[in-house]
Amino acid sequence: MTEVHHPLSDFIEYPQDEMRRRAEDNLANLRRRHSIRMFSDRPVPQDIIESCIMAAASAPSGANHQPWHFVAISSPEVKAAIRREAEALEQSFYAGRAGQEWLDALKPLGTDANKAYLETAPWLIAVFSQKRGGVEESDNKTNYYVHESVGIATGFLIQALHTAGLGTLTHTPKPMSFLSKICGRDNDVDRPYMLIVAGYPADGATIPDHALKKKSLDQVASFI
Ligand code: IYR
Repeated sequence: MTEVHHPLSDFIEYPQDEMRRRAEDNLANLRRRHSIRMFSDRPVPQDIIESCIMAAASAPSGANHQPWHFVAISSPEVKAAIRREAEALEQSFYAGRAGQEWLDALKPLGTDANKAYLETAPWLIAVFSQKRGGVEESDNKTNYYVHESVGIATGFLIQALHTAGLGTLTHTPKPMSFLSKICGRDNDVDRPYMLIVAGYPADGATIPDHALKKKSLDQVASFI
């Protein structure tokens, strides 16, 4: 089959001053994104989560194989099971498995093994990467740049949830294999990549000062 191409009909060109304003607006929007660890139990409708997952799934990927799967969890029983397993792992992590350097790095965040938000927040989204697949549902081809692709999709997901007006947290208990079993994806293809917690912030939620220290343009970029 020869490749089929389509005109780029949905690209929008903006006048430069509008482009500048849009870039600045986007920056201001993303600067208001914070990882939160104090969630309200206020429900969030599933269709909003669905839109955010579809935004994530629009991400670029190696050979467009879209090597990801999202398990959106609102079931109190499943959230409780995830909390139980994650806290057991975090307890050994904070008790020494992490090593002193890592524990020191986490001190200014004030995190500990208590992960109440895994039950309180209305939604947990388990992101899985897939080492095999393809653009067709029935494909079983090698996937490429899986980590890069799923990383971009997860970034899109966080951005989409934030822009919709939800608080988020990236959570990566280690190892995450328990998520495969709980989510029914214990197979040769799927691998747990990250857990995204989403919901309204709790009343009076705070964020650590450490998390507000963002590097300057000079520190993060060079123009040559
Ligand atoms: N997964 C642990 C530890 C942790 C690790 C990093 I790196 C962080 O930026 C934050 C926490 C936890 O969730 O507590």
